Amino acid sequence: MKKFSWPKHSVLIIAIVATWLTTYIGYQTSFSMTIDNMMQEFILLMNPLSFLLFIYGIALFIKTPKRRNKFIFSVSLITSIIMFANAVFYRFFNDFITLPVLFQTSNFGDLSSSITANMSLLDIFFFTDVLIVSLAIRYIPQAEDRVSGKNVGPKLYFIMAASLTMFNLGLAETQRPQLLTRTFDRELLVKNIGTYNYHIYDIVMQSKSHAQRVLADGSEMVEVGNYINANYAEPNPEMLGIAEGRNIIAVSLESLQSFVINEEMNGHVITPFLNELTNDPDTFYFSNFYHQTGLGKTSDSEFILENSLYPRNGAAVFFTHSGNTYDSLSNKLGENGYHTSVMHANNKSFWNRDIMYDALNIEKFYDVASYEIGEGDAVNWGMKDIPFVKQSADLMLDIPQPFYTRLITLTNHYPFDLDEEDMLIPQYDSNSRTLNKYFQSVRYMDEAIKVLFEDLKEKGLYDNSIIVMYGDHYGISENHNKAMGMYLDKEITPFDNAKLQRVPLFIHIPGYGKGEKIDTVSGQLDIRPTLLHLMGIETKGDMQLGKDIFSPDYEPFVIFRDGRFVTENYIYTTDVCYDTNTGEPAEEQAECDQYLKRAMDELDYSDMIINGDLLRFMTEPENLENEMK
Ligand code: GP9
Ligand code: MN
Repeated sequence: MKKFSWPKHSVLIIAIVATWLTTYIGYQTSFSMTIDNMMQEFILLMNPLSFLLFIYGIALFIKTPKRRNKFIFSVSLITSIIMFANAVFYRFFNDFITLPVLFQTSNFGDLSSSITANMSLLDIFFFTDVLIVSLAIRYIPQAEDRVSGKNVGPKLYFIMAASLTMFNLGLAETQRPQLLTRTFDRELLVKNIGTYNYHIYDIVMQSKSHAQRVLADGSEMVEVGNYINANYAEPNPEMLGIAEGRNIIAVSLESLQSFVINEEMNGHVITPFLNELTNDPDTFYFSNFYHQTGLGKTSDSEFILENSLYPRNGAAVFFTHSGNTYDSLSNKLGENGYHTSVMHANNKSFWNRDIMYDALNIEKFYDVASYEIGEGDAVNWGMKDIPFVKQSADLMLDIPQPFYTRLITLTNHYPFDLDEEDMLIPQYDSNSRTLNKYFQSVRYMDEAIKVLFEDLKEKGLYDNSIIVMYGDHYGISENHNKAMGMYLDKEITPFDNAKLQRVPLFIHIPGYGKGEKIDTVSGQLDIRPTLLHLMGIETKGDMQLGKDIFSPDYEPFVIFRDGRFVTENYIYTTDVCYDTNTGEPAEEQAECDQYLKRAMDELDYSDMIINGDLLRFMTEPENLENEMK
């Protein structure tokens, strides 16, 4: 009987197939990617292969079998780690890892509870290929080596790998034209070119944006400046300066979405205090207001509020561009005689705040060191909101007036854990523990806001202040669509998911008396100009992309960081133009086209400003106007 002998490159072939399949099964089990047709499914199946052929193929040039096997083993291990890390990250952020996030090591300590909460024993699966490769190396006899550079085998092999890559890109182009040039969505990238190629793409893009700063010059600023000038919205004379001279107390409401406002959960009111404010004569409540954050979450919302620019795509701008020059809200208010500060009971380096706040010209950061966290004062991510707002009000007493201070709440943060005594309503009863706890934790935050108002009154800070409160970003991701569908009693579509990005905005002006509920479509970028005009400060010539919501020129058009957008009549998401009123795809899909182009342009302009660090060319606002003459 002929003895079985393993073909020469058995280990290599086994490794490629094992990693390929592990990756593909990983895609199916750990990421919720929407696949619309067979072609997309086919692309998903094929896309890991081209990269794997290339990277494993390097083994063909390694002469000693031992070293070759070592190399093959390392590749299988590294690819597994990449997939595993992405899976854990995805559960938390509903997104894929991008390069700058990897350098956010200072966050890792604080994130660790979320990371461990997002790891699962089943993740061992991602290392199946490593196991298979180890077994193959151990049990398949090493072929004596005859591989040499002159061999045509490797050449043919790489021609095949290259053809496959071209084929993959070609197919992807038919599914999604301009994928590599204009995409805003990492899911589309991963779906079409695969995780590994995506990471290479990401590295190239990040280095490109680095190069952009080096290459940028003042002429780009003129182009952007023209766009901004053409879109400038005049202040409404009736609103200009109505809060002039008051202190500004801004409150970032952690993970608060609008779907809980004025609603009940199993008969329990979720936000009694905020509900009252929605009908309060001293309050403007914006019910159709959207967050515009990306991966940088809270820090992105801060960035937007301060600069009225879009955060970066696929990275926390607080990390990537903390060296830029900005004309922030704080900077502007500082120039107008305000003391500026942020109050947040967390490490100062979280989200790189300590560095970024300097760039934003924020005078003082009251970080965790400014607070006394007694027994029972901490839960979940840190200091509880109620003691936090109380101590913050105390701190305000010592700040010279007028001041602008921004409080960042924390308790209503994933995983929404509370102490027994802070559970003011029961949990919800869906299949999502996250959503179940969310209502309860929102209820606690509502209580904290009530306490803040009481304390401000008690300390005599209330009457002479304006209180601006906004939800920073979503708290319940699309991973919980099923539970959300149960709560809202409907099946959640991409249209609903876009609408769920609404977060509340309150502008409370004690004694004003003419407040109202405003249902204009608006977004976080609009806060800076709206607020500055209320304070009687002009914004003409400022490098900002938001508009004063009270302006007669205001156009309801909100662009999300990922390229989705909302207008009065349409919501554009997942490549479909929906009719806002019916929630069904619009009859005329082309209706969205003009907005789509503008959305892309506006995001591009914002990126140009940030990546090119264009504000460094503008020492004085007048310069912009002069340059444009
Ligand atoms: C951390 C807090 C939460 O300091 O702002 O950040 P998030 O995870 O919501 O971005
Ligand atoms: Mn947040």
